[in-house]
Amino acid sequence: MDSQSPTRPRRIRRRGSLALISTAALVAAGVTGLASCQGDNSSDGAAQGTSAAETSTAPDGPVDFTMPAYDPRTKPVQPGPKTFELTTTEKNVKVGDKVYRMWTFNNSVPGPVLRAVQGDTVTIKIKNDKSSQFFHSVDYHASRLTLGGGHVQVAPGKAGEFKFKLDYPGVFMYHCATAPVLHHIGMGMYGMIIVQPKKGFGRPMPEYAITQSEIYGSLEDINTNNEDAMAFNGIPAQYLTRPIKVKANSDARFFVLNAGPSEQSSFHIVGTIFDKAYDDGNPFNLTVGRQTLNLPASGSTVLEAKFVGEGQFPFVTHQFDHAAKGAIGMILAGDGKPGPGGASDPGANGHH
Ligand SMILES: [Cu+2]
Repeated sequence: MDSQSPTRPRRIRRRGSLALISTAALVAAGVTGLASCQGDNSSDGAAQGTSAAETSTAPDGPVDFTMPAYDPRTKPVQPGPKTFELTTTEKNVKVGDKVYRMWTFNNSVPGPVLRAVQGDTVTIKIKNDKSSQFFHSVDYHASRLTLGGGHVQVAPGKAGEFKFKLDYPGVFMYHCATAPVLHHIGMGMYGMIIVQPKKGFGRPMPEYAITQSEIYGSLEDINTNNEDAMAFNGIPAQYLTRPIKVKANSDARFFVLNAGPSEQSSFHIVGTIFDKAYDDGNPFNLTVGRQTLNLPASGSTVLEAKFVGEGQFPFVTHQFDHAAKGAIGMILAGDGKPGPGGASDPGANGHH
């Protein structure tokens, strides 16, 4: 295969998706300094137009589709056998206002959030679309199979299947396991499987799944770890324009995965403290009173947080260069404006 063919375009409009990150939101997130740095990047981008053009490889053919907003909501499932069908595709995808060549599971980056219960047997059916140029596969970190299931390599137009039992609860990454794995993850082939403990994760509360990842403009940039943007659930800063809304004085549970492929996440929610955080999503790994969780590439957490009063609670990777590149989102409690029980009520900080 021509190693150049999968490269994605570097038609980088520096005033694109990052410019959409509102200054107000960045101020709320405490990254005003970076907001002004973005301006510097913009001029750098303009100055480097020549070099960007040199490495530019527009995707062949027209844009196949625009990546839709990724709904972060997720809900508990009942125990029992599960079958998950994944179709691998290679598409020209508009993400924000840029077009990338992307390799996907089910035309979604990240792939769909899969959910099952500890002890379930899951059957994975993987189909590689006939329009693909490359083999694809899937490695489940939730499995204890050879290569995580990556021994089933699927040619374009073919299908494969394997099954395994979920021994451990947690939040596990799945990703394409076809060599070079770095490229297949870097092009978009990753997702999350939530494995509920037999007794569940705890009392019911709204639940959200968030996967952090890098977005690259070319294979060369993947190789050199030079990400074009960062994202929660595939689209840079999408939850600034479509915030996650919770009730004032409520709790929420977050399943957070860092898909990488090459960066770490320092996951933090501004304005709250994690009452609980389970390393890798296993309740046995309980920690309390956490501020920032270090998620290595493929690492994860399940966390619970309280939102006191009404107002804005941005979530970021506290590696703020990455937040400025798009790994930032917004949670609005109540009407999103500071209100009763919030900043205007000094007695409402949980000290009852
Ligand atoms: Cu692949």
